[in-house]
Amino acid sequence: MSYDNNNIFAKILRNEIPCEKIYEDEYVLSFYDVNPQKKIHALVIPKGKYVNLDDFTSKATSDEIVGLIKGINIIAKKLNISSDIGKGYRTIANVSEHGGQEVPHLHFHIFGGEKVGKIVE
Ligand code: DGP
Repeated sequence: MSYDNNNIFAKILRNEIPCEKIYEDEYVLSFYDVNPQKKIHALVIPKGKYVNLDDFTSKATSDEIVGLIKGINIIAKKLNISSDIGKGYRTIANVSEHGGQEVPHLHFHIFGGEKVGKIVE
């Protein structure tokens, strides 16, 4: 699985394109989706070059995997939608063609701030 260094999220990671940043650490960057589908629509991406969840799962280090999963929780807390301080959220990762993935850098969507609705159309 080859990684396209010119995908839009790679450019955001290199600061070549701006984003509305929510959180950043050693493992993840999180920013608001440019085309929000819910009141809150954030994206969380690993800093490493991974095309999708399968690529990540097979190649990422344990620290990167833990960093990404923990990152989702940190960001949900920051947005006040985690289940301990808020009303919850949905996180999804679209994978490749049938999953409807448009940007070929692994990303989790975080939807919240209102009832998210049915899981699939
Ligand atoms: P997906 O279909 O899962 O690959 O979702 C890609 C998402 O990325 C989509 O909801 C729109 C968002 N997106 C695309 N380009 C940009 C961008 O330049 N900036 C931001 N913030 N989001 C983007």
